[in-house]
Amino acid sequence: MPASLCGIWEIISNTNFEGYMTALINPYLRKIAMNLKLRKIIEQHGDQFIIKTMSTFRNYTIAFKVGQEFKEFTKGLDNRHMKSLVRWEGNKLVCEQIGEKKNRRWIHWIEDDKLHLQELFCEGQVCKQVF
Ligand code: ECB
Repeated sequence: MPASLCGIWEIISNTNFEGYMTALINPYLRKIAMNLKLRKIIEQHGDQFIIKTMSTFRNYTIAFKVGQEFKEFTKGLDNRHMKSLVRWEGNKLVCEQIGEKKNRRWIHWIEDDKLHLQELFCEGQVCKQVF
C-alpha cells in the first residue's frame, strides 16, 4: 500500500471541469454540475477502496480492489458502462476506464497534504481537481 488517500476531502480547485464534461454530457447537466462543490470521501483498507464523490445534487460511489478489474456504471453522471482497473503507479492510484470513450482514466495522489485528482480524456480534455 504505497500511500493512504483516506479522508474527507473538500474541493478547493477545479480546472477545466467544463471541458471534461463537454466530452461526456449535455449542456443542461453541465451547467448544474459546474456550480457544485464536490467532496471526496475515501475509505481504504489494504487494497480495498471505496471512493464517494458527494454533492448537493447527486452522489457517486465506486468500490474496488486494486489490480482487480470491475464493471463500472457511471449512474447519474454520464450513465456509461466501462470495465475499470485500478493500479498503483508509484504513489499514484491510476484507474483505466475501458469503454465507449477512448483513453478515459483518472489519477489520484497526495501532494502537500492535498488530494489531487486528474481526470484525463482523449478529446484533449484534462480536468484537474484539488481537494
Ligand atoms: C457526483 C457529483 C457530481 C454530480 C454531477 C452530475 C452530473 C454530471 C455528469 C457527469 C460529469 C462527469 C463527472 C462528474 C464529476 C465527478 C464525479 C466522479 C469523478 C470520478 O471519476 O471520480 C473517481 C475518482 O475519485 C471515483 O469515482
